[in-house]
Amino acid sequence: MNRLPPKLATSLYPGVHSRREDFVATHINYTTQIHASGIFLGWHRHFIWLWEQALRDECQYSGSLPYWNWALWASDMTTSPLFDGSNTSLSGDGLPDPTQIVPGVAGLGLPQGNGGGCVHSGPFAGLEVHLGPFHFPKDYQLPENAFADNPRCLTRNINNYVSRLYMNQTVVDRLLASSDIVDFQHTIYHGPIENPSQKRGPHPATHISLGMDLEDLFASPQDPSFMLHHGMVDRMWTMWQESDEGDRRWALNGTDRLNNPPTSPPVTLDTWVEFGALDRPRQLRELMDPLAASYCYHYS
Ligand SMILES: [Cu+2]
Repeated sequence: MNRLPPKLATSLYPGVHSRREDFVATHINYTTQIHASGIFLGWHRHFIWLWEQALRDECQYSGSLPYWNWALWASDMTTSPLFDGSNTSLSGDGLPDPTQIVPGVAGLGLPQGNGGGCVHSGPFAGLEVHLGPFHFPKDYQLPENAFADNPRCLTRNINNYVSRLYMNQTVVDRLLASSDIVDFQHTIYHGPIENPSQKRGPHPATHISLGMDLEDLFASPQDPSFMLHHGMVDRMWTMWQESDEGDRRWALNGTDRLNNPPTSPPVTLDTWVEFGALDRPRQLRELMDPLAASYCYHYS
């Protein structure tokens, strides 16, 4: 996907240099709708499915899209086969650079990790990223020049303090025990409602556990681990849905705007969501069941 040319026009999207970056730019374009909203789960399910289709159809990939099982290596992410820096990993930590602070980690009062600089091991050593960085906008609007070309290295700062607190099996079990879709959405974003001091759920926590580029609300798909992280988000939603077909399969809550402002109407199964150049618009009802509509997959 890095070597294939983009389908987006580089005159309009100067920071898009590859087919892979078509996906990054699409995520940027819809960021203010698809996060902390009623379309978060469905949009990201379809986004990683489109990525898997592209791997198969355009790159002759014959496997499945793997998921990052957060809890398996929460005690030490650097020992995970995903991030140990080996040739079959998704590359390891960034080079030590204490000047590079991960804001989401600092905001939790936790120590920074040992990285911060350029990813230097494994298959993505030397990977160039071009979009962003975006700083969380107070007004939640898409910034100007959102698709400008800004070449630099992929950076990481692996943080085991974050993974131990927010990505462990207890967190996963509590998420799967969510009583309804409101509880599920709250727990995956903000942690259990009965434990407000937890502050972060496993979805944002995992983004900051790798620091820097994966933390970027807009451009996070620039880190290839994004697709596997959202594989786990989708696995959690799928397992939770399967555990009560009657009440959970079609459950929706929220609007199609970030943080569900009161001016935006609640989504329904008829609500359309968009994927730009990646796919035709879809109705939410198409995105609710991994064994229906265009899909045919399950999780082990
Ligand atoms: Cu996203």
